[in-house]
Amino acid sequence: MVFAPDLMRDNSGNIVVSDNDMYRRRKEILEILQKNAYGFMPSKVPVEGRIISKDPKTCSGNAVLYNTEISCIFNSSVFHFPMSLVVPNGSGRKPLIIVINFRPCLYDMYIPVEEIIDNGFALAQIYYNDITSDDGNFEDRLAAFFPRNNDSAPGKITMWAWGVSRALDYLLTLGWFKEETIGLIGHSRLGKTALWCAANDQRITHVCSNDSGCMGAAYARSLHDGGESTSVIASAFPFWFCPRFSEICRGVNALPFDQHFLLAAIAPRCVLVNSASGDAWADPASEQNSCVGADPAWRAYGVKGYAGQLNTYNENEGNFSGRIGYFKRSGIHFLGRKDWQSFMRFINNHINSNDEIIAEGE
Ligand code: GTR
Repeated sequence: MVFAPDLMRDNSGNIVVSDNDMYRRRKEILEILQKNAYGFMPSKVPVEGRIISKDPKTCSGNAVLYNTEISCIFNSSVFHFPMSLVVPNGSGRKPLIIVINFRPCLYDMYIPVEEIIDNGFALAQIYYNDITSDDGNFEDRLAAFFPRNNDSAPGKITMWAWGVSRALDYLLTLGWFKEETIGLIGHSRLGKTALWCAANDQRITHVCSNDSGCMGAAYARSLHDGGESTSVIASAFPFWFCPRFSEICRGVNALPFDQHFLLAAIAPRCVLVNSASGDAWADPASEQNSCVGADPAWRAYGVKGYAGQLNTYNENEGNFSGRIGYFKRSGIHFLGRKDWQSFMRFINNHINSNDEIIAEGE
């Protein structure tokens, strides 16, 4: 299949061949996506964090739960949001997974906390509404600091992603985590958010989008029957995106990007795309297509990108060997245990094969 527009041709028409070319191309890609889809990523501000309370009897007594508060210090005032942090017992730095979720409670149907801890990971949980509401209210919480006053002003996905990066600012000050294993996972609209956050923030070494679909991992130009289109998503959820996206979303073939651009901005770090066989709305085959379309970005860096098949996988199969992984779970739109197991397996695969991921600054 043809992946258009051409990821590997830069804005001046030159073909991207080397790691240096791709390093520069990533900046162009981010600008294209910021300008036309998600809105510009606001600059960082100073961050402080504090532990409000602590429970050492978490996960059968094998971990400590810290209830924390993150403070983002703007010139005009300070914006606070909570974050739960669970750290397994034992000495040494831990691999970390951040989850941005739909509900405030850590013990949620989408988060098998004890299983994650038993696998040796620390877990940070952020509730997306604590950053800003999932609606067109641009006065709510963080949104009040980022006025929607131009065509490429940040949408809500950008704001949730920005919040995750500020939480990471604080997490890295603790010195408790392995900086070569900083994971991020989100489901559905928060899978889109996780990809966008990792595309912008190079400190995230492993990201997993779960059932992220349209404007997440799914390649829009190959939309299958029953899948969500760019025009449908923009009319139902215009506030997730910048205002300009609503103007240009209808002619999908005229969009100056497709979703392999989003994955490619994560290169050469690791991205896992999880799909579910019963989730036609998120279009699993198109989610897989983006993995194939983004692969040349990793090759330019001289590392293995997508090592999987082109055809759709059977249920509960995938490929975890390259830096782009793909997994298709049986069942419906959900963030379940198998999805988490797939992400932890993907991360462990890189650790065990000494495929060292170099985290860079933002
Ligand atoms: C749907 C939306 C999808 C997906 C999903 C979700 O209504 O159309 O793009 O993000 O919500 O977040 O659960």
